[in-house]
Amino acid sequence: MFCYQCQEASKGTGCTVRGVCGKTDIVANLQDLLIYTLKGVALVAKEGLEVGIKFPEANHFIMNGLFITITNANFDDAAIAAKITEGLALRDEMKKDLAAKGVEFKNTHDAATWTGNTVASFEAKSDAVEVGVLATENEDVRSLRELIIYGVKGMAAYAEHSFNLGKENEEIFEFMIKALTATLDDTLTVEELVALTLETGKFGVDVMADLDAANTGAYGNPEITEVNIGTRNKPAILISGHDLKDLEQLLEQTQGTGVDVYTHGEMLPAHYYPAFKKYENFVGNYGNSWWKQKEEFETFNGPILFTTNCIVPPREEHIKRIYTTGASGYPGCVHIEADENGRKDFSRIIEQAKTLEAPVEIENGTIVGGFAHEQVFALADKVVDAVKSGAIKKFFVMAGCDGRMKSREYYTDFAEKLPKDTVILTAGCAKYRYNKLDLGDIGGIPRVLDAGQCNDSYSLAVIALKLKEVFELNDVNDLPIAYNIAWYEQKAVIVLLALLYLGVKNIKLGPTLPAFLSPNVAKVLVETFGINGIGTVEEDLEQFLG
Ligand code: FSO
Ligand code: SF4
Repeated sequence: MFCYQCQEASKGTGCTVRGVCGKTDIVANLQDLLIYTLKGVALVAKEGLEVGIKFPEANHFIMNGLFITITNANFDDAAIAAKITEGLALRDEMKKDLAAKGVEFKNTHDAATWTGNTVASFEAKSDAVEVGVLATENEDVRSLRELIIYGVKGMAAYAEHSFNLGKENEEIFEFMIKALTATLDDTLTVEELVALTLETGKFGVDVMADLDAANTGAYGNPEITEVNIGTRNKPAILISGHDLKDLEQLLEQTQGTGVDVYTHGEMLPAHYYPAFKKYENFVGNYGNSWWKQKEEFETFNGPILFTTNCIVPPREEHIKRIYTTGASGYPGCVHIEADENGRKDFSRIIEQAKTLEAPVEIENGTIVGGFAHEQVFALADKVVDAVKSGAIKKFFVMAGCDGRMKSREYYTDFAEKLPKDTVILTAGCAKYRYNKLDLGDIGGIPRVLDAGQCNDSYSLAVIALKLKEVFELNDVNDLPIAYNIAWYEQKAVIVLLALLYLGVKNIKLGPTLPAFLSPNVAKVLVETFGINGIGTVEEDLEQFLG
């Protein structure tokens, strides 16, 4: 195996024996082979698009396959192997379809022609050099290809959440096909790959806008909300991940059962949506960000439903009360599939919850969030006045991810040491590093404004663009907004590429720069966009404020 797609890549270069995330070499290789299979499907789909033939099934397959390979989403080798089998069959069916329509598929790339039908044959194939990341010898080309692939993985995750809410965007699917096939094209120059990277960012903006429209269309605009972080004395289910449709179904099915529902990690922002407030059993948020789940699942007592990443390989005794759905999966955990109408039957989780103890309270009180674009626009006068009067000197966008590395204490420290006339704009699980600190408010505006999940970084961009308009500026970089972003996995990659596409410069990215950036590619990002790594809190504050 060789994997360097996330921030925790071993030794800052890549995992080669077993993932720091807990992924085995077999799962890592099968994930690479799944990506390779998707590239084969994309080659056929591209040929079809060139003559006006569309394959909606391929679009959905590619989207879901990419999502499955995101860090901490799916550790289930059997599920990944089944997906590869399905992909090969789909690819060959598509070829037949083209042939039946008089289109001869001539591409002889191995990704479009290889076959296999047993797990053993997949394991052998996945070990082959041509399949993995290291198949590309030139490290700059490899770096750009992988940057594009990781961006597209993040894009796929957001596209799937939209899709689950009945929204799909053909242009996004066509871009995924273009990007996947481009990574097999040896004729593309480094310059062309750089351009494709920026184009990935453009579609990143689009996919986040789509998801924003899907979420707010279905559940209303997030509004200022105090979320309970304590517990009450009833059996309960903990729901984690990012999929709001899954949450809605769980809430519907738990009505009148005596079973409560709590959110974990990235599901916290669900509380900000008006539509979920009507459920009396939607009690609050339990615990912190993803990497603390082992301890928190112990005291939660009830069953846990993962709708997406981030899964941490669980303790053996927790496996029987952990369920997965959508792109997520873990060997031994029950996976709940949707029926043809997208309905998921969560009754067995509810039945199990009834037999288990209520959660142990690990903290109490409330946290405040819900500052997505519409809520911030409603406060616009107040915010603009505070900036004009000097009460707010600067905003710090501290969106992104949390992770287990000790170096991430930087973000708590940074938040604590920020001057009192600054406001943090956050989204994603990065917030857990400072959302329970008592940082106060500025004239009633809290000093930490949480827009929502990582995809709601889109809201932060919309807010920035609105402020640019209000202050009549030509350049978004002239606003008193600084960017100190924490990344972990590939959704953060698409968020970053989206910000670059929107013209945001001088982003600080930490706690370490991606292992997949070769020195030359990193140089392009530094020189073109001013991207830089973090230093000490003191140095960075001086740089931002000095
Ligand atoms: Fe976090 Fe995990 Fe939302 Fe990621 S829970 S790290 S960027 O999956 O997706 O922010
Ligand atoms: Fe390593 Fe991250 Fe890849 Fe897991 S996802 S194997 S931790 S680089």
